[in-house]
Amino acid sequence: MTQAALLEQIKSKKSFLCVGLDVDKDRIPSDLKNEPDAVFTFCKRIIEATAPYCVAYKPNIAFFEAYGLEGWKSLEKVMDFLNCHYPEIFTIADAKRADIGNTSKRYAKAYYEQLEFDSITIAPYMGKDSIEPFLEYAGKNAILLALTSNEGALDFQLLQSGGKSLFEQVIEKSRNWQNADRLMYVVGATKAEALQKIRTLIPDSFLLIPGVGAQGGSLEEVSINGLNDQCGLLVNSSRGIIYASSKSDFDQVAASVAKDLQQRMAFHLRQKEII
Ligand code: NUP
Repeated sequence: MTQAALLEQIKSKKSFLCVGLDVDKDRIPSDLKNEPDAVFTFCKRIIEATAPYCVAYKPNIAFFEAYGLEGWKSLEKVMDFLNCHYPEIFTIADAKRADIGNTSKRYAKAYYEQLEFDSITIAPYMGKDSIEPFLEYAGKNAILLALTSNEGALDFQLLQSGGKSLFEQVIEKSRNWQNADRLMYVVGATKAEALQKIRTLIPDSFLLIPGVGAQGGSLEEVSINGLNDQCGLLVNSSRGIIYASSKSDFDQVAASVAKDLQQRMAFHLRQKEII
């Protein structure tokens, strides 16, 4: 999916919400546990209930890998379900890949061609040749970790050299890579104070912002500091939505949390005159 198509959807749904599918069997309602594929059924019900309020879904691959072959099959079914019933919705493989170029090519094939994701998260540590294979596909986007939401972001990403943090150098350098217009960037909602500075470096890029909900990031702070005149944001919440209720009404409660976030997003989109 192109970024232009994503923006159209943001405008029509008045939302820049991404729902994270981080499915832990220990946290899904007990009445689903006897289903033949409980992980898929849980995701399907979450998707059916929340689709009117969000523009993206982000399965985190760890939560599927953790169940071995069975987990991969669930992931494939989730992707088939999304691409068949909600082709307009943007999909993100939160896999944080990147390796030597020859290997990155295979990761790109796996996530873009085999599983048919629109995008994948990637780590910058191995540099240009590890990233460019993810940028070779028209209509696909790679989302580069810039400033992450966790405490450990301080260990490396904020290290200073030549008056710049490492994450700023990552962003600047990445702009020179082939097909850099297909790059988006991860910035944690817990680091919202850095967004104004980041916008001076990449005013037009889409940012994926995880960390609203369970990690305590503020949608308001993120929106005020991070929105550009083409929206330019996808704000993710995973646990805060999918586990809002542990009972059989989990999908309806997830929908009401998603709707509340969507309405707050619509306010910010109107403030910026995007809708
Ligand atoms: O910086 C990051 N922070 C983060 O939480 C980059 C990420 N990709 N994530 C992911 O976003 C994390 O692995 C999880 O899948 C999701 C946040 O989940 P939650 O805190 O909303 O439950």
